Amino acid sequence: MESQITWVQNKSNTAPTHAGEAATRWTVEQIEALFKLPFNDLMFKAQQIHRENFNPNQVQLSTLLSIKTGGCPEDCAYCPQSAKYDTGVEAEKLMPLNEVLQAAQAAKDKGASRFCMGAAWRSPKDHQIEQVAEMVTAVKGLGLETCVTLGMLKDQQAKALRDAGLDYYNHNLDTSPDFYGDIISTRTYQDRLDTLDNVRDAGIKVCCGGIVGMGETPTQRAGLIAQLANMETPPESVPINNLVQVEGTPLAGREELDPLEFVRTIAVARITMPKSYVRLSAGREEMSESTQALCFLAGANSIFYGEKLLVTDNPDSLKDELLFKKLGLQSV
Ligand code: SAM
Ligand code: DTB
Ligand code: SF4
Repeated sequence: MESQITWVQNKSNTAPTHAGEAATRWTVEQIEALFKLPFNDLMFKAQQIHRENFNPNQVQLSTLLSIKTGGCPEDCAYCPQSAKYDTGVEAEKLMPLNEVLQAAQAAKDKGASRFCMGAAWRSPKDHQIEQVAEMVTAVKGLGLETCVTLGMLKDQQAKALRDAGLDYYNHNLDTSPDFYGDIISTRTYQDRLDTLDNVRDAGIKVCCGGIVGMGETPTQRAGLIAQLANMETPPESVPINNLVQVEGTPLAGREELDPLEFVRTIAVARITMPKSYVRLSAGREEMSESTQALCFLAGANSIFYGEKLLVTDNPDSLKDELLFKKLGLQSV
């Protein structure tokens, strides 16, 4: 399907970053060239940039909770929570505040520093924003950073969440503009960019990334990274998800991405967004320890931590603790 969106133009050489420094504008071709570097050269470059900007042995831990599961009216082809696909995920109501707080406290006790609450909504209604705002304030009160992902957001809604103390809003671009129409038909790429603008304008930090392994071409993978890296202010947090194939979704049975290509995607995100936290996100349950170790070497410095993502499995925390011990990684 044709996309209505054009590439971000390489209009100028510089743009302000959240650190107040100049960010490089990247063309898709330049990003493709990074992807094509010899693996060792790519890893060396990514690790060098990583070390200039972060402690290379520290990894940030975010725990996810699905506060409103299933029954979503959108048709995202990867998603087990869409009502359009028969995946066995039942639609539930919004979780009560006390249960959210219990889960947040448990996440904190296990060492998470950020708590991310996800809802299977197209866009929240104002009364739902009020309910989530209450959760944000309460979770923040436990001493955790807060993140929510609720779908499309209007500017007033973003401001209400900011006033409640929200630190991050997660809203992914998911893929490149020219592949997007193959994956989602119920909202446009521009809708997503508009929500991201509303979040940024409200002064909330942006968590924005995408999914690889959906059948996109290498150029389209580069196209996703170009969109993220060329934002006027690149996202503070960049989740790179490897598609979790769920039976019943249109993407179940797609050819899996070579793990080394996933590692390359992390490295290219690190190089093009030097100051962002790059999160090794969905897909770790199916990933070997060696691949995860390569992702950390490539500059990933955040993970989702805890037994569940939203509805699918994630490695259990004991397994992650062991991996961190083997790699000498410190969680923050
Ligand atoms: N409904 C809201 C929305 O789409 O904006 C928030 C929740 S939604 C599940 C958050 C993100 O999870 C999606 O944008 C997508 O990037 C990621 N995601 C969903 N299903 C996935 C899957 N099967 N594999 C990898 N990532 C997935
Ligand atoms: C993100 O980029 N990945 C997370 C979070 N943001 C909300 C979600 C992954 C979902 C994986 C499939 C599931 O469990 O629903
Ligand atoms: Fe709904 Fe979000 Fe899943 Fe899309 S990704 S179907 S909007 S829950």
